[in-house]
Amino acid sequence: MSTSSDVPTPRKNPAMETELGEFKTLEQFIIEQQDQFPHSTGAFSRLLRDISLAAKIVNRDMRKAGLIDIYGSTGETNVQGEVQQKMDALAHREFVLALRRGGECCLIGSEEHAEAIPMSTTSEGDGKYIVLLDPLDGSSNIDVCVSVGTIFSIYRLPDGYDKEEPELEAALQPGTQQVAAGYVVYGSSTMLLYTTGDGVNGFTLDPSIGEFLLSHPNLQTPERGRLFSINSGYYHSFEEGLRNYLDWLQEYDSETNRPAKTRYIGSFVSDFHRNLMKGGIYMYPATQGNPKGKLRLMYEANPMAFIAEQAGGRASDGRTRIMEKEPEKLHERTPLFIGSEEMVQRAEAFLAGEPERALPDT
Ligand code: P6P
Repeated sequence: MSTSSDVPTPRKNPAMETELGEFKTLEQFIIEQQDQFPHSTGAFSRLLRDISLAAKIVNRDMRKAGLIDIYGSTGETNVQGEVQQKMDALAHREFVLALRRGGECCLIGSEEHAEAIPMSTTSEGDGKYIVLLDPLDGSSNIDVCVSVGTIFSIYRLPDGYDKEEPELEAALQPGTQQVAAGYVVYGSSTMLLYTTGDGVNGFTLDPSIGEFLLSHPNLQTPERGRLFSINSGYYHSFEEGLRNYLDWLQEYDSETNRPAKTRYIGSFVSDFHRNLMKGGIYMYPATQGNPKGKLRLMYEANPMAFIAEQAGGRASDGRTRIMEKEPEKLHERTPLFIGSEEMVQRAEAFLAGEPERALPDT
């Protein structure tokens, strides 16, 4: 006769609806975090709520992209001179609408708009935050069902600026001044990760209840990994130190767990997220086509650098810490080396012509 110990615990049916009691919603988590700041007014919590709402709407439309007319391009080119995808325009619109309705944001800088967008709102919000945004990075992948993402960076409106008529200069702050940063990855599941400078927390969207649920508390990225992400098609335009680093990564040496593995899907948020979870480095250096790099400092490199550092990783332009770069323009680009600390440090050593530089803790 079987005893209770013999009876296997029924494996949860993965399709079974989430037992909400097991998880904390993003809203619950934000309120708990807010309670740690006695003088907080709730404005930041409402701002995050506005961002998560827009992400849910983008996710909803994304998941049926083949069925509604959002494939392909709008026929326009964005400020970067890149062909704007229909989904770029839709995502941009949803985030602007959500932030305008919420009233906590006074200025938006978006990849999809040449100028910063003042949010002079009549709503009751405090309007004391600035949001810099890549509404949909990697959107050319949507037509082929490859995952993409949204990246956001949040600053306070500095003293001395009028929230009703905030100048662009109010947004041009170094990454070290970010109040918060995060991204949404629309992948095999949809996740929102963010940091306010006290670690990184990840939330998975349960579409059956329309809630982001805390699934990855206090995320840390491995100090070293085996994955490297770079468009090797540009190899011959890379500077010598970088070519030497890539050659080193691909040598056979079991002691240092080489060769490393290349993983590059042409979607920064997706490459970054996989490397964050498994350990790895993403590199978009200066190339012949993009002599200052391709990724934008204010709404791609800085927010992801904040996340990477808070998860124990590192982010530089190959020589300078990304978050210490003084911005001059809203859409300026930067070379980017980001991910596991030891891997970025080693890339920096090769770029400095010091491949034998002793790396801390290696
Ligand atoms: P390339 C997408 O346009 C993007 O900004 C990143 O998401 C991606 O990593 C990179 O560009 C791909 O650029 O030159 O390799 O096609």
